[in-house]
Amino acid sequence: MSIEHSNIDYSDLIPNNVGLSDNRRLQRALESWQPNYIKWWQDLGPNGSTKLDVYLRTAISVEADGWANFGYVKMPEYRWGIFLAKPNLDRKIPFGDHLGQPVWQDVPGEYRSQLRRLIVTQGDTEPASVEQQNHLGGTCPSLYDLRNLFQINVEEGRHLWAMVYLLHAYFGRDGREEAEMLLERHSGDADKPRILGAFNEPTPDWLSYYMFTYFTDRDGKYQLAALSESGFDPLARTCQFMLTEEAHHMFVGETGIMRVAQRTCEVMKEVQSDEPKKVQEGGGIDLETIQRYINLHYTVSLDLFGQEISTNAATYFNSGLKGRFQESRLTDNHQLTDSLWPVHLVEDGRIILKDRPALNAVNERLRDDYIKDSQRGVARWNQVLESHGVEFRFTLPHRFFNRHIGTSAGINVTPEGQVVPEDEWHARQGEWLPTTGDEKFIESLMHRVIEPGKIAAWIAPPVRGINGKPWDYEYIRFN
Ligand code: BYC
Repeated sequence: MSIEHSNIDYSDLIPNNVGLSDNRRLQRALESWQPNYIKWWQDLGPNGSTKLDVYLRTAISVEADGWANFGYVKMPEYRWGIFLAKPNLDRKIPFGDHLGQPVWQDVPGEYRSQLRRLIVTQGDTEPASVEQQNHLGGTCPSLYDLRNLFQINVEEGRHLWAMVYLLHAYFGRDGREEAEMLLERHSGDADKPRILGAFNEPTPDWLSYYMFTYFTDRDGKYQLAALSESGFDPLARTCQFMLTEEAHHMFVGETGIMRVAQRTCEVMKEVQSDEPKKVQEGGGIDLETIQRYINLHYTVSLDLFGQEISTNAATYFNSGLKGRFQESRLTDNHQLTDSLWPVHLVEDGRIILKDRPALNAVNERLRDDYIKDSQRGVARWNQVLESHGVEFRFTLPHRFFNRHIGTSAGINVTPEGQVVPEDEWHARQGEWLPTTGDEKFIESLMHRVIEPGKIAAWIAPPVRGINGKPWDYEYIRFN
């Protein structure tokens, strides 16, 4: 297939910049997948949203400056399509055993099944998140937030398209079968669940949603960044473009939690107390409850990086399929032959840091990058608390707290990083993770607010609106 295309062709049924009309077989295959996708969207996408006119951005070009076009769209008519970042015709494989060789434009036979597995795992998360969030429109805190939810949903839908394109274009019949399966597994389904743990957890309310978009979408950022280094060039270019869309998702999470914290500080002033009960009676979400939600969503997302010591990750790296964060900018030999990486491990009931072969610790290294990045937003939320003269500070719990994947799975670690006996952990769990009482309280706050300029009492309005519009703009028209 030719790789010179970069302008998006909107005259096609499936908008694309990959010259789809030059490949009739592929075009037909994707056109026959499309109705199943639309059916999935109607059945499991945002509830009751099909007739709404939503102020959405749509990609019109993959150039860095100005790919976004804003306008009212009915979501089932959104121009989902296939957009790859512009090719670099001289690109070389940036790491692993094939370092320095020209990137692959086709799937190397010996890596076919690994590559397919990576693409399927990535693809599976995208519709999963739409399914997890499909009921949230019924309880949105404002029209602005509802529009952002829908924007993220359509973009996750497009990210599914991105992976389905790779499966159809490069993996023949089994790729097409995998593409079907992406619409058949469902989040939380007992018989056909989504592949990764976090994508089977419910997102029951908007506090959870902001946490998800801050913490879990950020896993997406790091995984996509690692895949954007891939020696399989179509995957690399797809992920590069997906990353441009991902930034907005994390913005929604970061500013969402910031606005909740802002409102809580205002309520604390109004009720002249920092006691959780009084804050709740005043209509705010107390800081302790917010912290418990942080603890949950951060640790569920840490699990998404896989085992600390992983032969899968080493193989992906050696094969040139999945690199490290910003691999091309790192200044080592990109082969990790003799290098070490410090890894947290549990030994004799204590958490220790030990050097391990860096090749086996590639997952852990990506998690380290993620942890640093996650910390940045926490610091910004704390600035809100500080500016209100509130002493409380949000923190990220220890990386081994509440983990279900990796060396600390099944070991009881406190948020401070102390290994404790199981009965103590259970006795104190309610201090650290959302309780049934917390969930009920948050649920009691969830009411739909959709009049432009109005907002739920537990969250502050955003500082600014979308695309230069005021925040109280009519972002959605209900017909
Ligand atoms: N849940 O050697 P390991 C996003 C399994 S989010 C269940 O560490 P590996 C988004 C693992 O499969 C980003 N099982 O595995 C965000 C393996 O099974 P086998 C999604 C898990 O492969 C918000 C075994 O444990 N993209 O885009 O190195 C909204 C050994 O583990 C889990 C990707 O993840 C888990 N969490 O690492 C929308 C990128 N973790 O071989 C979208 C593609 C591990 O024993 N995926 N296991 O049967 C990957 O790179 C890798 O699959 C993982 C796992 C990093 C996830």
